[in-house]
Amino acid sequence: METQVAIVGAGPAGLVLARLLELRGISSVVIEARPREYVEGRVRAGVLEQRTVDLLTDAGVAERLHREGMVHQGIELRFGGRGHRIDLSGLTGGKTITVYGQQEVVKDLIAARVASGGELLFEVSDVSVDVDRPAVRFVHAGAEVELTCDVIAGCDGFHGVCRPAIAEHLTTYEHTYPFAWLGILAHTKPSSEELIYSNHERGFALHSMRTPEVTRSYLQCTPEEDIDEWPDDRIWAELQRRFELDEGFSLNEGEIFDKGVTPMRSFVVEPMQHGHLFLAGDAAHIVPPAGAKGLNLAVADVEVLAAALEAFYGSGDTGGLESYSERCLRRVWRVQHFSSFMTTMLHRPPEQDPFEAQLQLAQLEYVCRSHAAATSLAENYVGIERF
Ligand code: FAS
Ligand code: PHB
Repeated sequence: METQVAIVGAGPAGLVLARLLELRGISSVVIEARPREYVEGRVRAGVLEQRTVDLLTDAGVAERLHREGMVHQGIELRFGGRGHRIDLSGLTGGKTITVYGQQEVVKDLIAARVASGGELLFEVSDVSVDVDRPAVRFVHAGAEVELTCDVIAGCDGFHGVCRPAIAEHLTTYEHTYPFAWLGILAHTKPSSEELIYSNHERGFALHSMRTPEVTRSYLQCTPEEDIDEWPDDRIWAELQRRFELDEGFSLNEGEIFDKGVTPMRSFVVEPMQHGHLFLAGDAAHIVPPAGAKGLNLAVADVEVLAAALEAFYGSGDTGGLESYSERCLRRVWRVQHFSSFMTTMLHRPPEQDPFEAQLQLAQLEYVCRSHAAATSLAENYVGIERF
């Protein structure tokens, strides 16, 4: 097979890139290791920045997002038995976030790709990338395929094959946190209009949602937590404790239909490109989810890559491709810093040092009382425009 851009991975990064290239008349083939149902059923992120919503809208794949997405103007930080609202819109000139499941975004993108007849191959195996040729080799429907191209987009996530293919040319930065998130999906109506981030002496908890009938909640646990030790009633009891308010508050409970433990790490490779291979999304960087940035950062990477490829195919200008890595990494490190800031401000490390605990409380008090500090948090949370 032959194409201009070979895209490895049909997650948000790969599918958004394929859509942006299609709209610019640039051909691509997307290959994905998993079956379509698995990719469309994978529970992950849920918060879209304003600029991600704007990009999906401009790309003509946001009709259902606007119909079913829940637009929020603020979030709540809860600690010391009290809640504090951060007015995201008021502090950012009206910007909002939209709560809409990652799997819904992926479903919309796959439906658009299939409707436009774009190449999207599921259940490929034995994928290998030849960065110099450039080409991608894989097996699909029992046939060995060699896909030659001008550029390979490595959008195959943290556990993919693209980053390892250029590992010797990369510098890795990594930090793991001494905690993880136990996440649930439950059939019950949200217990608040907006997301609640709670720093409780028993640990962090997050109350989020997916629809007016489905909630998504997380609680801090240990990295090696055994999910079998968390029967539903224990999860609800713990969540109730961690969201308690002096004035009284109880969480709506319901049938839990999905639960899992997500480890927490920060990870970045530099550069994000070598030869004809360009890494994007989780293939190049992982952020802890407390800043709700994973999906949004993946989309931001491919927005830069699509513009660079448009300039290259449009006028032979290679400037955008040459500066791709440096431009993306400026946003990556800003987002890494914000995600680490939210993580350390909101989680209780095991055996927390009493002095550190006081510093954490002082930081929480500051972002809730200082206009300047709240504005900084808000602008990072809704998504910083230009870099
Ligand atoms: P993805 O991992 O989404 O997509 C990569 C794709 O490549 C996958 O479909 C994979 O099957 C495919 N692939 C892998 N190897 C391949 C190969 N060899 N050949 C072909 N295809 C291959 N972010 C938040 O903001 N909030 C959250 O709550 C949140 N929860 C998360 C929970 C989990 C368990 C994980 C892992 C991540 C979570 N994230 C969350 C971050 C998440 O949203 C990611 O940032 C986002 O999925 C990144 O998108 P992609 O870079 O497209 O990678
Ligand atoms: C989610 O809804 O899954 C979610 C929301 C906010 C976060 C992380 C996850 O910070």
